[in-house]
Amino acid sequence: MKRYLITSALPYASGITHLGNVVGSTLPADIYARFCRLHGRETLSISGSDEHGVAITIAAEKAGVTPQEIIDKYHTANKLALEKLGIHFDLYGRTSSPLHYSTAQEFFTVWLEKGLLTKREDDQFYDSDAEMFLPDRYVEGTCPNCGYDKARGDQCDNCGAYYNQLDLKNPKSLISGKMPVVRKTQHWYFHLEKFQEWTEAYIEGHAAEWKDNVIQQSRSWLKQGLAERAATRDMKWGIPVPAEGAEGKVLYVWFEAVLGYISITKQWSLDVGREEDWKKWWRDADTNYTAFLGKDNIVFHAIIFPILLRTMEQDGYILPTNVPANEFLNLEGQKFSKSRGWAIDLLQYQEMFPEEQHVDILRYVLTMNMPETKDSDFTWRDYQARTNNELAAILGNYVNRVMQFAYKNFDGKVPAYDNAKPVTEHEEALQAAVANGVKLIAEQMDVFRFRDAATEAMNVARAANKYFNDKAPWKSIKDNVDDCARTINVCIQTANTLATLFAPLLPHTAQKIQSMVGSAVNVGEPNTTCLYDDAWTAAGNHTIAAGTQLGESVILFTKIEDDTLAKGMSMLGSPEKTEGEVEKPAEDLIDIGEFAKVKLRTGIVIAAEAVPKSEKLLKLQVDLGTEQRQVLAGIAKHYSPEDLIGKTVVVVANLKPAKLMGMESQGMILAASNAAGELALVSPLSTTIGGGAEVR
Ligand code: B3M
Ligand code: ZN
Repeated sequence: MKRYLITSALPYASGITHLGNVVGSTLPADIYARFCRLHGRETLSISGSDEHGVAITIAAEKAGVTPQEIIDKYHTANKLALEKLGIHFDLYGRTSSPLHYSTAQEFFTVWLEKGLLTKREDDQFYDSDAEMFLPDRYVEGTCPNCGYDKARGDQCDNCGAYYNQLDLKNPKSLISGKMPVVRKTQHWYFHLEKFQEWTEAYIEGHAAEWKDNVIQQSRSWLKQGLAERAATRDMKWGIPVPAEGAEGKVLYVWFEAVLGYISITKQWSLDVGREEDWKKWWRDADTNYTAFLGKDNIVFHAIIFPILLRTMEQDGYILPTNVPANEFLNLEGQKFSKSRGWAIDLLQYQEMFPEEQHVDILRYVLTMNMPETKDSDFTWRDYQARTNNELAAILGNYVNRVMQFAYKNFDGKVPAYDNAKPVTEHEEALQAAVANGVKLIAEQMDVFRFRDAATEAMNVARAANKYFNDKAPWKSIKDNVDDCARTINVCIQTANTLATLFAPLLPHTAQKIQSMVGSAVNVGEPNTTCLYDDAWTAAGNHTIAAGTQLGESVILFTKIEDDTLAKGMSMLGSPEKTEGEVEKPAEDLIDIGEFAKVKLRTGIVIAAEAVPKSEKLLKLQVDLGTEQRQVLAGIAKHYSPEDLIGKTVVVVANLKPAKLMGMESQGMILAASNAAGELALVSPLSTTIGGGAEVR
């Protein structure tokens, strides 16, 4: 019997976790863990605070407090904020715990014994004022690769190049602001290169089922060749190195943080009174282990962590079965930027939107915009649209009208009906949609396609609405009460089904629906003592007995008004300027007369073909009603020629003709594109308006 171990990257306890961290790893981990529990799988979900490294010490210095005070503050705050978002782990632990220290030091001792570490004296930057060696993130200078002048000591944020801090030009200490001197210091270097072949085999062995972004990044790292890497640092804050002559040295955070997944599992074992339990999760081949993370942590989870686990092969440690990294989430089309305040942290959101419905709204909006294969974008307009047009108008509306009808006509009870009568095609259609949803969502969950899973769950809600509309109980109540009773009974059973299907995504909403329809609450919460029945597979069954008293009917979602958007936007600081962008002066506004100069017309695409030797261009023949135009459009990466035949587009009709690849383009068609790289042609919401209509 497989058991499912799920971990989520440990947020640094140096600040409040923000929506980027949530959508990158903690939310997908929670969704998947809830699904696994509902599916009857023995499941353990682990995360916690990463409490060492320069992220902590820099935050402590900035706040004028000790690192311990910083981690105590933010571990507690993040744990609470995540819990309020319904992100519930079996344990949200800490890497400052004694158990973590002993676990990390145990691994280090084994590495020493196995000759995987070499102690070597090396040059390193030293800040004479601060009297300390400088860890990489404390040094800033000019990138040796691209010339970026704010590059940090180990990796350039601009071009991603990795280098030794001594390679930085014009180095500056971020503590004293002065140029550091070079001094000799000893460190223990881990021989990653000894695992080059093993790691290549490990990665290639997962190439078929791991996400492409993880495989590609891992391959490029391996192509550069694994090299020895310092596993220790000269810092006061961190895990002391258990070796001779290592006074003042600590383990490099990335060589111990990932071991936090193990030490927090050990802590969980102690907390539940089964001290040895952690071994069955980490040292038993029957464990299926999924590590959720953001793309900036891929190398540490897909390459370094497996190597560290491999060093303990004598203890039979398992390796990650999957490492489904998400890409980044942009905000209103701009990259997250803490420094410019262009970010939304979880606490800020929860303070700004304390009403409970905003918990599941955020979960849903983040899931529907989850950057699973490419960067995506969070906008408040989308937040409003998804709430009003989907959560409220489809799911909430369905449950509400079923409940209202049952209270008004069946005394708030689940009505009985004559089930000897044959089902109609309406019941058959609904059952098919439910069965398909249960199956499809489970498949999508197991390949970590949570956007598709959420969309499919909403499709089942659409099918339920269709069933209600088609059966028209407001009519049958007058002339066929038994059929009406069947309709409402089926609708209540389906509401219960929807509760299960949405439970991993919207646990609070699911719980409310289950309470309303009188079914046992089960939303996949962490539970260390019992296994769940396979509620998922049973989700389509009609399990609520006729006569059951319904719970109080509550409105699941109220519409989001524009003032909420304004509140949301007020949380943002100044957008990060893209390279070379200048503030657009207010005078770039135009008046209606200037706009009127642009002649926009509808056009029907009557022919379309690829342009030889061009990856981007398509050559279109567009019918503008009174004339035909040839237009060259850079949309080949988004549309195939056959997609466009017969489509209505909008053309700038009075643009001077232009020559492209030797061909004349007599206009331009309008398309929308966003920061996530999506492109969509602009088209009127009509199928009859035809070509040549004036657009204004
Ligand atoms: N704390 C980096 C981050 O917060 C790091 C993850 C550790 S997972 C073991 O993105
Ligand atoms: Zn660079």
